[in-house]
Amino acid sequence: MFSPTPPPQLVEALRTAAHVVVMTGAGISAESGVPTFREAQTGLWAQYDPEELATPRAFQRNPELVWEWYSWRRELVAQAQPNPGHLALAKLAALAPKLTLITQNVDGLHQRAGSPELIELHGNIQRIKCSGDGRIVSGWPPTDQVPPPCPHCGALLRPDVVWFGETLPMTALNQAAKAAEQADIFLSVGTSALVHPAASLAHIALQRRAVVAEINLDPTPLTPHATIAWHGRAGELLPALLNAAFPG
Ligand code: BJW
Repeated sequence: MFSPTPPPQLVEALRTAAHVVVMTGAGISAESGVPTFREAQTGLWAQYDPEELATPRAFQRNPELVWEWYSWRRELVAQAQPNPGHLALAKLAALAPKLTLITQNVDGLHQRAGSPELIELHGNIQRIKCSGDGRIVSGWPPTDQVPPPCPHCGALLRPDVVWFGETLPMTALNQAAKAAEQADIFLSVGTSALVHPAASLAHIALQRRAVVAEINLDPTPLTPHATIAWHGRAGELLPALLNAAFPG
């Protein structure tokens, strides 16, 4: 198998860090067959722009369409398997003195790879909540209605994810910001670094003089600011980095 050589500065920074912070985006799940957010959708959904569907306005206008899109993605994610990138990060939790793993992904693949702790900034696609009062709902009576109504109040059900214009879960965001402030090394993995406030976390770490390393297929707005930018597939680069920093 192709094994890339990690930049020596990155290997040394990871090997010696007391607190490692990793933030992942859709790119880490691409090698599991989950389309990235800004990549063209496939088949039936190719005609829709994800940025136009992941909004409260889209849900207000056409709740059925948005519910069906998330049902399709929920199914896709349920069939996907964690890849070597997810597995390397799960392993890193046992090797680094302290690891904070933050994800923008809603797919649950880090948990399935065995990562013991995870901060989910944008929610989780498998959870459903009431669009009225936000209460998490675990089941509802069989119905032909799409989306189904909340069994408690009758408002429409929706996925427990964060749409554009909505605030992130406060505890998760505070924990992520605190970790970025305390990081010795901050790895930004598989994200286009376009969506805030998640994209701001790397800049918090930079202000605190952490080593900020980008591991991504393509350059992003973070690239010119990062201490180190290493471009390639996360599923190849992360295992190679771990092997170099923690051999044996
Ligand atoms: C690989 C790879 C491989 C491929 N290996 N790499 C400050 C400045 C500017 C704007 C704002 C700001 N603050 C707030 C905003 C507005 C907005 C925003 O950021 N807009 C930008 C687009 C400009 N932010 C918000 O609205 C946020 N809320 C908020 O700030 O609340 C306060 C507020 C409220 C009201 C008014 C003002 C402020 C909420 C953001 C919620 C984002 N939600 C989504 C949907 C989640 C549910 C779902 O999945 O459906 O989250 S949008 C989408 O983007 C999703 C992702 O988590 C997120 C980030 O995408 P990600 O992960 O980076 O994926 P991609 O596809 O963009 O990139 C993949 C990358 O991987 C690429 O670079 C590839 O090259 C790479 N790659 N294969 C390595 N194998």
